[in-house]
Amino acid sequence: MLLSASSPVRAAEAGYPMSGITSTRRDRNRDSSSTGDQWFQNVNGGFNVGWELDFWGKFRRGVEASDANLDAVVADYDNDNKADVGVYRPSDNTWYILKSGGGVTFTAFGQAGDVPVAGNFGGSANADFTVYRSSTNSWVTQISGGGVLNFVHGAAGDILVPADYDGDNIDDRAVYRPSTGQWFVLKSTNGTVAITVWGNSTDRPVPGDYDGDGSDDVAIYRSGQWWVLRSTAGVLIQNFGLSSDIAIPSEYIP
Ligand SMILES: [Ca+2]
Ligand SMILES: [Ca+2]
Ligand SMILES: [Ca+2]
Ligand SMILES: [Ca+2]
Repeated sequence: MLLSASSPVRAAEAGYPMSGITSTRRDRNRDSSSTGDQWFQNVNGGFNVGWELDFWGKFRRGVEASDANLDAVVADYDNDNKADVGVYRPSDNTWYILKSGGGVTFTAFGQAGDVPVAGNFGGSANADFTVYRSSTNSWVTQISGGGVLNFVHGAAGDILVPADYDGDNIDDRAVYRPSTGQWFVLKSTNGTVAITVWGNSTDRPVPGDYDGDGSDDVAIYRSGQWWVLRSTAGVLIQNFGLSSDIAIPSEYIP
C-alpha cells in the first residue's frame, strides 16, 4: 500500500490466550551501539571472538569465530542493566552468554532450524532465551524465573519485529507481514493481538521508541524516507538516507 500523512491506520483486536506474564522494569540496554567502533575484541571469560556491529546497529550476524557459525543475541541476561555479549550456536542449540556481571553461562535451548531472539519476554527483568520456530510459527521462551512459554504467532514470510509496543517493559512477540503491510503485535499487557497496517512489501520495518514515551513505535524505512507511527506524537515522515542505504532500527530484529 502507499502511505500518506493522512493514511488511516487500522487497529484490530483478536483474542489470544496468554499467561505467566508479570510486569517488570525494562531490562535491556537500549544503546548497545555505545561500544562505539565497528569492531571490538572480547577476550574475557575464555572467549576470543571478533564481533561485528552489523547494519542494524546490533552485534549479531556475521560474527567471526574460529569454530562455529554463531548468531549473536544481545540482551541483559544477568539483570544488571548492561547488555551481555552472547551467541547462539546452531550446531548444538546452545546459548553462550558472557555475563556483564561476570562469568559465562552455557544453556542448551532450541532445536535445529530455530532462530534466536533477544529480549525480555516474561518473568523477571532478565532477558529470556527465546527462539522462533518457523516450522510451527512458535515463539518458545525459557523464562528466566523458570518455566517455558510457547506462543504461536506469525506465518511463513513474516519478519520478526519483537519490541515493547505496549510499554510494560516486556517485549511483545510481533511480526511484520510484507505481503499485506500488516503488523501483528501480541501484546504482553493483555494477550490480545493489535493489527496495524503500516508499510508495503518492499519496506524495511524499523520499530523503536521514536517519541520516548517508553512504548516502541511501528515504523518503516522506504528508500530514504522514514514513516514512523509514534505512540504519542502522531505520524512522522522524515527524509533521511539514500534509497540504497540500509536503515538501522533501534530494536533488535532477528
Ligand atoms: Ca548484563
Ligand atoms: Ca525475563
Ligand atoms: Ca510489552
Ligand atoms: Ca513511542
